[in-house]
Amino acid sequence: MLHCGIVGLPLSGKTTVFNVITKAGAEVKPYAGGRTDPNRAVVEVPDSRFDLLVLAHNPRKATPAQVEFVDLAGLSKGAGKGAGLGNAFLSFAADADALLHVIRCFSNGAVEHPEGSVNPLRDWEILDMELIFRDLGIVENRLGKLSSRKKLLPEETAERALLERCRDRLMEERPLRDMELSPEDSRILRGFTFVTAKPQIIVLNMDETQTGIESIPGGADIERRISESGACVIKLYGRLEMDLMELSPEEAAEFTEGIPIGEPGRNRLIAGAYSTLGLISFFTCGPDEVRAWTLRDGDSALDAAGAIHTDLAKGFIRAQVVSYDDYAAHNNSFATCRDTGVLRLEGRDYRVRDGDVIEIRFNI
Ligand SMILES: Nc1nc2c(ncn2[C@@H]2O[C@H](COP(=O)(O)OP(=O)(O)OP(=O)(O)O)[C@@H](O)[C@H]2O)c(=O)[nH]1
Ligand SMILES: [Mg+2]
Repeated sequence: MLHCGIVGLPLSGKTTVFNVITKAGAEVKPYAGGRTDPNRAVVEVPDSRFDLLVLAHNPRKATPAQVEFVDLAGLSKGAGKGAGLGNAFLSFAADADALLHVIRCFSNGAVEHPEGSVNPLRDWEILDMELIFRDLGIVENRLGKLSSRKKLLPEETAERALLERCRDRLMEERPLRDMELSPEDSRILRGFTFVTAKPQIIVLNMDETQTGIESIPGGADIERRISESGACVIKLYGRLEMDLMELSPEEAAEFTEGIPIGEPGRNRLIAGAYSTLGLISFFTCGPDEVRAWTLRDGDSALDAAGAIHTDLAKGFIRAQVVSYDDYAAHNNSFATCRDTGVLRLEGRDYRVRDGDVIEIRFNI
């Protein structure tokens, strides 16, 4: 299963955000200093289409899409160069498919700030630099090894050229995330698990007095940085949302009057993580089970078959496909979809679209 690692400076609200996402409330203990095993939780991806399919089919079993979140300990300045427990935490981050970067915007006199003051833009840059240092260390280490060889194989020569490009980019303090790569380049880089190459979601963890980005310290600069970097940003009232989980809906409504809280942060975070990971869902529906399956955007009908079972991929004949909207508009029934001509027969190379309802025809 794909998983998202939660990173950020110490005391930025990572565990709070983790609790909001996983609805763990007070049960999950915050990280105690020195512990290196992170909290993990699997969460269901909220999807109203899935809920409606379950209502329509009333199956014996309903299995939504899932993503795992991992709460890592705070990354201190110097971690990228191996200071403190930095390396252990960075190796957890290196395992993740995407990073959720929590930035402290809230002011809270009772919670010290590792840098002495609330300055979200500075914190964003500190963490990014730690991640860049970590990747740079790995690149230089490998380049050092390659340059000590007398003779390089052709693929090692290609690797060296690519790593030199990576090094130049990292030296300019730019992440590897948006680097242009050929499929061959991507293949070479995969084994390095670079943390700056991972998709990243920025979580601005605000307090109730902050009604928008402009009301947090350095807000205008942050807005500029967001538009320059094209980052996916989610604003969240971490502690408020955590407190709300303990209240009834009526109490919660009273409590949040005047605060532009919108769609619950939990849903926005999970949905944001899902799309930042480049994931899409397709559905299978029947009386036994309605299920949402996860694919990467760009995957084919054959990948969809393989996600369900290897036998379905091996014996793949065709996929019967209907978009969710057509399916819902036609009585949630493949038979009706076939009769009205909205059902499509697709081959193995068909690119699955988010929300497709699929039935695989196979022969083994
Ligand atoms: N006022 C306010 N306090 C918050 C908010 N989010 C977190 N806090 C408080 O900040 C403190 C640290 O929060 P955590 O979620 O434990 O932070 P963390 O990043 O997990 O900390 P470490 O794991 O120790 O690095 C706690 O006392 C929280 O209650 C917020 O949005 N507003
Ligand atoms: Mg924590």
